[in-house]
Amino acid sequence: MKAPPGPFQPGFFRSPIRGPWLTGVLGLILLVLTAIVALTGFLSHIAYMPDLPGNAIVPADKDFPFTFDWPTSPTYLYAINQSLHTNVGLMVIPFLLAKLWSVIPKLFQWPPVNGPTQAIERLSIALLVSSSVFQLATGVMNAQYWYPFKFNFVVAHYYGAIVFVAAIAIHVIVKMPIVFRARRDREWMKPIQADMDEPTISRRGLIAFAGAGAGVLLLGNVGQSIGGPLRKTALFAPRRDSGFPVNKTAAAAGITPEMTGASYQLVLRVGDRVTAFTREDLLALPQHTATLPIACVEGWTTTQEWTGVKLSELARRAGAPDASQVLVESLQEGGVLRRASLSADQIAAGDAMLALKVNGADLSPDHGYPARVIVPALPGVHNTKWVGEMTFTA
Ligand SMILES: Nc1nc2c(c(=O)[nH]1)N[C@H]1C(S)=C(S)[C@@H](COP(=O)(O)O)O[C@H]1N2
Ligand SMILES: [Mo]
Repeated sequence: MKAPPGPFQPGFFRSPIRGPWLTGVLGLILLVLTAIVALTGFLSHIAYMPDLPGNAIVPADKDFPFTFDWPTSPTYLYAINQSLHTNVGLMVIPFLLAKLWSVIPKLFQWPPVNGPTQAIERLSIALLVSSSVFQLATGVMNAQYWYPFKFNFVVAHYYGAIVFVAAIAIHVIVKMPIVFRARRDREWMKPIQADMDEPTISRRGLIAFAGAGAGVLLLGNVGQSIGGPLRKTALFAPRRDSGFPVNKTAAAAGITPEMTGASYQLVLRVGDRVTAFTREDLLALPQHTATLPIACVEGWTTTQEWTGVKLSELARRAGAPDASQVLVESLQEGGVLRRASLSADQIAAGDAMLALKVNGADLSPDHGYPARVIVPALPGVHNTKWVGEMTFTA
């Protein structure tokens, strides 16, 4: 069959800088960057601890065998992990665009497939390109609080990552020999075809251009990963003007002043044993103060001084001094984030607490009044706000 006109015709693509060197160097840069993003992504998944029942957004245990108990120190552990994940993830975008540009003639090769081996290879490339674009797009949308899609972000981004890792592994295995052959045969610098136009940018220039794009994205975001006054410098961050961001407001969570007023009680359960505390009761217990960050999966961090009752103290009062787990439930009705489970180590961690105050003042309604969980080194999603019930497993 004759090749259709346009990009399917040989000689349609005119840039002499396309070739093994450009594609290979961009590939190497992307390999390093995406390795960091994938690794921190899977670590973030482990930090969520889906094996604890309150945290299972992705069906747990069976599908992720490489799990371990996330440490409770250093305090900034999850903040660092997630800064790498989101900032390096953004930096991938310009390099990926450059790489796709460098290989676009391949998309229009004619005939589209010339045998079973090549059909499989093209299929794996289709999976690689679509999963990388899907991961970057959903990641950026999540960080921008834009959910035009109907599926659950966490589930989709997780399975997308598994497809991506599988596809990139196949890609590297298939392409490595080609890279080495190009080096050996000194075809490294050869353009994809003779008789090209004059270059309008050098190969190194193109890589520097993509690098500059990556730098702009990094500078426009990294401020929110560090938090404090630097948050204001993060031009691409939503809600960058808020010094102490609110993830979900009390109004959005359906929390009314009646629910958190005089009638409020914190209910602690261990088996059949039930203990209840008013906010006054909680304030009368020994208080602990610690400076801890909230580090959200979206890549922002805010560090504040929290005061409240240690979780270990509450476990003791509840009658489960050696609790192996606690399920924390919010007064909030519905929503996947209304509950979270913490493990034994996290209950026992010295700074883990049910906070009643922040920076010396009562919690604001939006930050979880009358009481919220704050635990060190964990994702912000476990810092349940407007806590109504805590069920300990002895
Ligand atoms: N009840 C409840 N608690 C919650 C959430 C929520 O939606 N509902 N969001 C969690 C998430 S994802 C984060 S990052 C932190 C944010 O806390 P902040 O709004 O006080 O900054 O609260 C956590 N606690
Ligand atoms: Mo979050």
